[in-house]
Amino acid sequence: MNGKVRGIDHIGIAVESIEKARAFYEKTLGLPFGGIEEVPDQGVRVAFFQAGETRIELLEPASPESAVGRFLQKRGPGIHHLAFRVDDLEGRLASLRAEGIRLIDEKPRTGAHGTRIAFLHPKDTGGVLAELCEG
Ligand code: CMX
Repeated sequence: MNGKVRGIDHIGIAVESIEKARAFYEKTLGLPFGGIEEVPDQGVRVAFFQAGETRIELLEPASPESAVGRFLQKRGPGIHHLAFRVDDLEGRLASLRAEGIRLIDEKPRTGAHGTRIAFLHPKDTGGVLAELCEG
């Protein structure tokens, strides 16, 4: 395998509204706010909160047809994906492809904060949407 998984980079949580959801993370839990970013090609607006070495990523859909919009309609708010930090993302994707794991992103693409990311299909990961991010 191409290097170790270095940790959980972030946990993505689908919310109807960042403005309504943020108080729990920011005020109740006291997590430092890391800013809000639009990710237009994913149809989401994201807000980050630092939780030790991991971040919480709130995902608000830009439209009901986006991936997060569909998730909310089907399942309601809650944990949407887990993002693992890895080295050599391209090599890791090649190994996963060889093992028959369905890649949603065949090649790394740019996610929030300009990081290189790729998603794996939840049907091949035991029901969890997994994201790999490099760095
Ligand atoms: N976690 C676990 N399972 C999920 C899921 C999730 N987040 N989203 C969908 N599924 C399941 C569905 O429940 C469904 O299962 P069943 O067939 O048993 O009902 C199956 O996957 C297919 O779901 P769907 O709603 O029919 O299909 P979608 O068209 O919504 O596609 C997915 C699902 C995962 C392929 C799509 O959401 C995707 O490509 N996601 C990756 C990109 C993404 O999520 N971007 C948003 C975040 C961006 C960011 O963090 O920057």
